[in-house]
Amino acid sequence: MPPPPPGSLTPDQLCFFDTNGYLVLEQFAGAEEVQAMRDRMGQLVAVFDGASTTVFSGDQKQVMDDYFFKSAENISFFYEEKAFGDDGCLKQPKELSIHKVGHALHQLDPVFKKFSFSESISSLFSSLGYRRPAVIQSMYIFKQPHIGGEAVPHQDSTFINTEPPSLTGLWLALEEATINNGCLWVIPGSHKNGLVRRMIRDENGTHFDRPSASYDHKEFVPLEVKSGTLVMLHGDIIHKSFANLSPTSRHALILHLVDTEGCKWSEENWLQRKTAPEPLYYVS
Ligand SMILES: O=C(O)CCC(=O)C(=O)O
Repeated sequence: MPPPPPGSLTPDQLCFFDTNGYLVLEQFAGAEEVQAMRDRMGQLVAVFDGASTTVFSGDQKQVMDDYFFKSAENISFFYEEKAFGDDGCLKQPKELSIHKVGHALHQLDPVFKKFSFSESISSLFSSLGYRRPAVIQSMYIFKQPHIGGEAVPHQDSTFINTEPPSLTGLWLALEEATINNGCLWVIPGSHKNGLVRRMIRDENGTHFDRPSASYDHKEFVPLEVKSGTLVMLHGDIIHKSFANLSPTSRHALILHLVDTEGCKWSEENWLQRKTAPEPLYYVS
């Protein structure tokens, strides 16, 4: 038998992922690949006109919703909630104020596209049995020192839904993530309990169809990982991260993929594209 392509998952890894809803793959990305993405993001931030997302006029909610919805197909910048002082001005340079950049880095930026469409990512999805996997959104998360906001417990399928469900998240550490600087926490096996709630987009913006559930912190396990580690997350796994109160940032790249063959994209998802997403190459 020919050897499995690089990045293929072993039967043990597939079993762990099926049982627990997550899988940690150390050294998934090399140091040069990680540095290239960090450098590229540094360039994107440097040329970003920091004022453009804060100067809103007219209906503030409408303008913010439009900015969010349009980010599905461009490279948009979102600030940390705690980035601003009472005077409405940034308390620190934009480089230390941005919460995330998204949601089409994988499509529009050559450096992020190279990683997103790499053979090793394709191999993961071949292993998982996807027929026509496509990255549907990408986010660069900064988790800035001192002000990096928390991610409250949630399931990614709340925000991205297909019928049947097919969402898998890939969370790549671009810096070491520790309990101190706000690493991921997951509830192992929680994906087996199904989807708790959905975020619905309609003519008024977005809303949740149910209130959020509460979870006992004792159920979560921390995923402290080195730079270059990839964490695979089932769309239904409950996960969270705490605010980063430490002096150390915690950069990460998140890709979300769905199967575009045999799975129907929900028209109620916040993310709606004018063009079909490009499927991964190499998938056998
Ligand atoms: O990077 C993090 O801290 C969590 C982000 C996350 O869970 C998400 O965007 O779905």
